Amino acid sequence: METHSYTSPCAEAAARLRAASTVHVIHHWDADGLASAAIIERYLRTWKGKATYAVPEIGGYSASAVRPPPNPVDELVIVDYGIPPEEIAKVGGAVGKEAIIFDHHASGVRGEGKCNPISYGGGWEDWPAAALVIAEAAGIRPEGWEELAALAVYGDVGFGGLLEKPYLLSAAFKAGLRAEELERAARYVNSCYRAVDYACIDAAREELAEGGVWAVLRDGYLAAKEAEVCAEVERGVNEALSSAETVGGGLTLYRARLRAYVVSAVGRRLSKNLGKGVAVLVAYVEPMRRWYLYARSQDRVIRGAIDALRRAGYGAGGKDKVVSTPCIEEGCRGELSALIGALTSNP
Ligand SMILES: [Mn+2]
Repeated sequence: METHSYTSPCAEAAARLRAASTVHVIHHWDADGLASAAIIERYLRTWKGKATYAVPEIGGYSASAVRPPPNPVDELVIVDYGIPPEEIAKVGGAVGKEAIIFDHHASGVRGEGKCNPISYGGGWEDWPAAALVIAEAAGIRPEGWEELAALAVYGDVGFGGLLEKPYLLSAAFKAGLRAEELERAARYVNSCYRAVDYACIDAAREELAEGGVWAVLRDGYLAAKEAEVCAEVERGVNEALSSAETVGGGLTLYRARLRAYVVSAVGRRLSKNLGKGVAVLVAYVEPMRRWYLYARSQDRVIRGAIDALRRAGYGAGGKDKVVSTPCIEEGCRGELSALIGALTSNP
């Protein structure tokens, strides 16, 4: 069995971090990515390592979304960013380094310094966050890592994931963090990427590294950012509702131009508001200059549309009652006709 063969790559990843004087960390923009980066920052400080940080272009999942570090570094680290092996190789190639990886996505990335238990057959339930991979698989456990990992798990899989990791839950409770605080902290730090605000992401990561989850909860700037994103969801829902158009087969089409990356939040609200049938949202996200297609139903399994979109050459993801994809075409024209075709021909 190779179930445990992640131990050597993970140990090597940690050893290389300890030995490095300069490190560039590229991390995912969500709560898990931020908490993971904060754990690495605390660890490097104990070893006198100096790090710079960046996130990929928000919404992008390829080597071209990643910019090389501003200065040469001893090590390049990629965290919680599940792009495939060939894309990881491209990022490393541009920097002239074999990247160290900490991840829990099914990316297929393996090898020395590539710490991802899922790539070695590990289960999702055991590795609900990249922060846990860093702490448990690589043994990187600086002071206060538990509450950061608790935030990461909460952010990726919600409170249920924490119930599977009782020692994280009790560490969080000891720090005065209940579900309510973790939920609010995850919302605050995630409002940075939703606002497509890179400076906010830097601020959130620094707060987590310096003062932990409570520093985030006390941060007025993050609270204001969250309120701003919330207001944009509200505005986006209203704009979409005023464009509602019935397209047959129980589908209702909405359009909106959004000033934040809140496509799924707006789509979820539209679906609830619609009740029966399928809410289909075509949204242009202004700060990202990208089109998105999002469909959601309360009562109908629409998973078939994911396969139909893929067969038509579009990448799509989702669940039983959710389908979403960034669009290649302006206005999501091709994507939309593939989706409507799939959902009206085969109800
Ligand atoms: Mn994650």
